[in-house]
Amino acid sequence: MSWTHAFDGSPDAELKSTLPSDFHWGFATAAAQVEGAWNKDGKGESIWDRFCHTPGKVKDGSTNEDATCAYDLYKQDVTLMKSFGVTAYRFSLAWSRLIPLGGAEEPVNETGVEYYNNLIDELVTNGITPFVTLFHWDTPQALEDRYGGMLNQDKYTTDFVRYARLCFERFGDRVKHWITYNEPGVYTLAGYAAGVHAPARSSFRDRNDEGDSSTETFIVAHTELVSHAHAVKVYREVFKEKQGGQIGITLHGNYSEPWDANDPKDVAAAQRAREFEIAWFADPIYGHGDYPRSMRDQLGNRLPSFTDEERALVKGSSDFYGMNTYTTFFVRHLDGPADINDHLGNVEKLDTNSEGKSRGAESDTYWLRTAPEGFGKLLRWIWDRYHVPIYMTENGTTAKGEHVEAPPPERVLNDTFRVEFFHSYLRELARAVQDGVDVRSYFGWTFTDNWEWAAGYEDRFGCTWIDFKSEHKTRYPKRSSYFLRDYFRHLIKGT
Ligand code: PNW
Repeated sequence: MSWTHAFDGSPDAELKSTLPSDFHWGFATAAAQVEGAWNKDGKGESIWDRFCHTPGKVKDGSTNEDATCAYDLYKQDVTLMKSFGVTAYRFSLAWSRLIPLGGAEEPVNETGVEYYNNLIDELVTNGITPFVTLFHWDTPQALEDRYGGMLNQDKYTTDFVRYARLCFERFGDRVKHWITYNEPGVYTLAGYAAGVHAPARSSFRDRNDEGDSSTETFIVAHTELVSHAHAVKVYREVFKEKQGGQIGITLHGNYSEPWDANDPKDVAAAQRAREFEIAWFADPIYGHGDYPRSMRDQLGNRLPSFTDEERALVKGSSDFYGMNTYTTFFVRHLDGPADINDHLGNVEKLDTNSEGKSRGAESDTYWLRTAPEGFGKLLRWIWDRYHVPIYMTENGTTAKGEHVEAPPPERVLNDTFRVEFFHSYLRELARAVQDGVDVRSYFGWTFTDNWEWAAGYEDRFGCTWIDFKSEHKTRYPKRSSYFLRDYFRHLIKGT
């Protein structure tokens, strides 16, 4: 099935050619969610391999052993992406495929290097620009076992920097867009505060045997910031001049609206929520070089302090703002002192505001609702606060009723709900650009349905539907893929 006229341009005439001709668009993926081949060709174990082989951790009991078989099917995938007209593809490298035991002194797996060389070559040959993420949550298990992974800032940083250096050396002749970390915030909040993602640590003993949500969450975040900055320093000092690329970080962030816009306490709470979620990482990198005041006030010494050397290293350590965003919440202040395990800024996040207005249409993912207005405000909030070029590195949705048996019925492939999500968000993006916000890329999440971490295979974020039961994970493009192709033709100058 093919949709040759997924968008005909008439509704949004005023947005035509709003985006510059060198604007990048495409899809984003992560190694642990698509590659499969989890123990093939010398790959070492990652914390997500361990997690998904632990009973009770993943909603549908699945593992990512095969995922979408992207490791084997990469050529087919590049061909499919090309048919959608993408100009770029964002994917992550599996650290434990390149250095199976992770450590700075450990051997390199040349078969892993070869795989990524092949993928990068295939992309470049097809005119698709690679955007490469070094770390999308899959820490080598050996480092977790040896010294507690990111809880040990010094040991971990040495190992991460060596891994980063290897990637620059081997792939930097063709890769000009590097992202050190994907969503350091979600990694630590889900893995160390809630304990529902790998490495599954928290204060909650019904869920996790070990961990302390009130301290480890912030220690791990600090390690991410400092190790990111060290890797960037190496890139800038050793590789940048010769290779001519850019390097930065990708942060997550949803928008927070006050629950009662007339209550100054809720207005303050919404700003505090944005700081706890976004400025936590962004202020040290793009702002004043330290954690937000609101976080220090609430967390005191549980929030690590930057040494002078760390502060100087972290400040300015990203050439761009990598932005992942999905939704908006209404935020209401809480009275009294914050709970010791609070990470939100002493607020509650709600689906409706004081007037009963909903934050948006429900998807198939409990936290995600379509909320384009908040997205437009968030773009401006980030631009006004930090004033660095923004690369949108993830945005997308699930849709109800897509988890069906093959072959998928027409109503699944004609994914109107997702098309409307993309259309409404991209309109906001184009309007923000018209207002002067410097946005340089957009990556839809995600290329195909994949392994959605602890939610398993049931949350389908793909613009292509996958028959996970079939031997070769048969791909069925949804209409949203063609919509993006046509809509970007409308938005990007000269296409
Ligand atoms: C991102 N939230 O995670 C990740 O980068 C992807 O790997 C993931 O598949 C995708 O979004 C969809 O979940 C997020 O609660 C997880 O706001 C949770 C949130 C945001 C992003």
